[in-house]
Amino acid sequence: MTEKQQQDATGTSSSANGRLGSLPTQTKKLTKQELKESFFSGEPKINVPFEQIEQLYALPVPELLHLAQTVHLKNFSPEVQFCSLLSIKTGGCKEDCSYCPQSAHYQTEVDAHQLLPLEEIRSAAQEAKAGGATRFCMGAAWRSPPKKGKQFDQVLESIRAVHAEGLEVCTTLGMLDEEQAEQLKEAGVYAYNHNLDTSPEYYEKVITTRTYEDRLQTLKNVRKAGMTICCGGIVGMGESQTDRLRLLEVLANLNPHPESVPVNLLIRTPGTPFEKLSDFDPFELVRTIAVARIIMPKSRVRLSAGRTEMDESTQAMCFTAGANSVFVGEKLLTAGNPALQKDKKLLERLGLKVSEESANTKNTVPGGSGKACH
Ligand code: SAM
Ligand code: DTB
Ligand code: SF4
Repeated sequence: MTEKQQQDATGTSSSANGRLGSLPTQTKKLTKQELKESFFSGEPKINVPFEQIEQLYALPVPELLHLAQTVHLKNFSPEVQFCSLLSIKTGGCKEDCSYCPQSAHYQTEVDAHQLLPLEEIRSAAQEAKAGGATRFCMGAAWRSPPKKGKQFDQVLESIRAVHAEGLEVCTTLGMLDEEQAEQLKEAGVYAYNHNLDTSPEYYEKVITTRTYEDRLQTLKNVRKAGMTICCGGIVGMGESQTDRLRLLEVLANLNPHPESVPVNLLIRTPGTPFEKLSDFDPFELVRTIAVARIIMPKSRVRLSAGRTEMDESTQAMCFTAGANSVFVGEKLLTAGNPALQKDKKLLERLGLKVSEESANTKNTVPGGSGKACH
């Protein structure tokens, strides 16, 4: 892919740092003080040099957290958004994502099912809202959603129903063309989740059935249709530190930045190629979140999959690093997640509030401002 094609696909501006495949270009190394001062304002910048991203990641953890929290408080109050997930179509996916329990390429223990009926989706959304979620994400194990036809119409109906409940609607249904993106937006989708997962360089070690460019093209279609972008990745897949930082670099070179950046810790699912990977150092997760917060200061950073494997102190550090959303409820799409009451208790102990803001103006959370959020 040429740099021009990449700019077209991502909407990034022209810069050596908007690169996907080339080696890092050299820029002047900043002193630690210069580095911190260049991010303190909390204003977003496009084209942060890779060297600076590396320098941030290498800061002593307390200094990195101090900078991240400073940037965070310039843009957000000490609140955490609860988002609820529902798998509306589970298992049997044609893609070979090496981490995923829902890929048809691997033998895993998921309860596969076809598209859920609208009423089941509506009641899950109502339950999520009653539990304090302001965002509801519907996921489907598709390479891309079926073109038009009955199934896609049913998805659009479900989106309208969830939107009517006053929730911020997110969907993650695989690759979209321009027309599908427009239809989803029209039905009431606020955010589309489509992760790049890892660096362009490590990508083919994770997935072979689609390319990085395919993902970037969907992101472009999502943006063009007027939905916000939820795009992040997974740590703990055997990637290098450089791979984690390259993913952050690509995300921070999207212009505008993704409004939402999920950071997942790999859930090692039996039957998948990644089931036996080693434990991931929680401080690397904390550093990744902090750097995401600093270089994408206005984006909502989501501490996503893998919280059942984390102790509460690690989660507290992730919030300090700038994470300000979690998925709630005992099930993610297919995998486990902490119980809602446990999460409420944790936030209370940390003195953090559950966010009442929603981008859906119909939101009627008592006392909620109904103001737009990221
Ligand atoms: N099929 C759609 C797609 O791939 O975009 C939507 C669903 S997919 C399950 C959503 C995201 O969940 C993936 O992009 C990946 O980042 C994350 N995910 C899936 N399995 C995971 C696992 N075992 N551990 C951590 N994150 C995972
Ligand atoms: C994201 O980045 N993480 C969520 C959401 N977006 C859709 C999904 C996590 C899935 C974890 C594995 C599972 O439950 O199957
Ligand atoms: Fe399919 Fe999405 Fe799982 Fe990949 S991550 S196998 S595309 S459901």
